[in-house]
Amino acid sequence: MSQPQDTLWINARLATCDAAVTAPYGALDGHALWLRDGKIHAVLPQDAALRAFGNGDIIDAKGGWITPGFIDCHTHLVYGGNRAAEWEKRLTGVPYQQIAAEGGGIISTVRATRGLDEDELALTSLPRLKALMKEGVTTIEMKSGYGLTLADELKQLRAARRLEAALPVEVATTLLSAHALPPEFAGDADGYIRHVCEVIIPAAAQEGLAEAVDVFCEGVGFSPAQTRCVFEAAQAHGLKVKGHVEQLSNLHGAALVAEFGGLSADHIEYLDDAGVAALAASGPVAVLLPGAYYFLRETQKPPVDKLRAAGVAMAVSTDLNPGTSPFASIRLAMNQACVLFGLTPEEALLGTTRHAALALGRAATHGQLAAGYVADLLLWDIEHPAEIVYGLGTNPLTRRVFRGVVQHEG
Ligand code: DI6
Ligand code: FE
Repeated sequence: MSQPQDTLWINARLATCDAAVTAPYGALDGHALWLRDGKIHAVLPQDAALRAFGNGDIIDAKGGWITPGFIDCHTHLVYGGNRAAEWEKRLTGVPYQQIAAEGGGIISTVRATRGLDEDELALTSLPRLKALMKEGVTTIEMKSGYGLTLADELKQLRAARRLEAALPVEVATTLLSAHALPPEFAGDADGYIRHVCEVIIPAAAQEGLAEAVDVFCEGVGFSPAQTRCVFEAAQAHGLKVKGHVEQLSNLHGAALVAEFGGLSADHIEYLDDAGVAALAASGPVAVLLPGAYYFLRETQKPPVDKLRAAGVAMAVSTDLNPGTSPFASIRLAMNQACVLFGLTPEEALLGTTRHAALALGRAATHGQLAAGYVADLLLWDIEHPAEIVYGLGTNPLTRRVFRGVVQHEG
């Protein structure tokens, strides 16, 4: 029997994204979604659900599709300024790596981010978060990495938490202090990594400000040996690990993430067969970030066919950041994953639901329409789920539900 606050969503077609439902998209017709206390209480054949449901609201979905809320599992959403001028330069042929080497790139965003206090940083990031929520994002990861001092890194993470407190959205915070070498440590990358391991990671862990630690393992970032030091410190402080790996070259960072039982290996355009095997053997999710590939006009694609054949779960995310993916649109990322990387629309949807939940260590609670999962869901005015990924510029999302409560920004 239902409780007064229960809701029952009827006349919907469910794209459950539940692996136990074998139809494409985990589709279930003729089923109702019964929500209680912010969770999915039951997914039942509609007749049975209507018989069992007593008090509470019944909401008629009028034949629309319901999907799980979107999970954007890799973003750098909290930052100051923008890099439009740098982009203009890149369009004339100056490569991203050269701009970084000349003190532009990430470091210019570091300057802009350091110049804002926590309030200003949250405020300037707010429109980006609202744009993603309008498209259906209900859980989002946000990284530090544009502070690069203890105070500025923690400030970025606190701004992320402040955004979470202000809006109906769940935020997973990640410490990415090993993103670039700050000017204070010029010529002493090992010294900075020691500072990250001995000072910044312990403080972030102590204050409960980060769930995970990320490293930009790259020629223009940090070496595999430095990445290993950061991962060891993260584990020593009970934090999970993940990596920006194999984005611009192959340093075998994905294997390192796998060795540490990490959550995800992200970008992975240059992942080789051994890297695919390492992910397949130990379980980190392959996070595909087509926005950065597109915006940097890269030509090396991630080995999607091999990842698929090896059974590696693939997530799709915006990588929202001012330098390489200034796109606050998860539907754009899904579309790009299909057009540029060859995912199917179904894979793209799993990539922002079930597989993205896995990449955030939330596989048991998020990313599926199934009993016991959070009641984060999206109602779409569409005939087929592929329409979510297919066209851009219009928004067929008619309702966004966070923890069982209908939000109206959809
Ligand atoms: N890889 C990326 O694509 C972003 N960070 C990273 O490690 C770029 C961030 C930026 O250019 O500001
Ligand atoms: Fe990134």
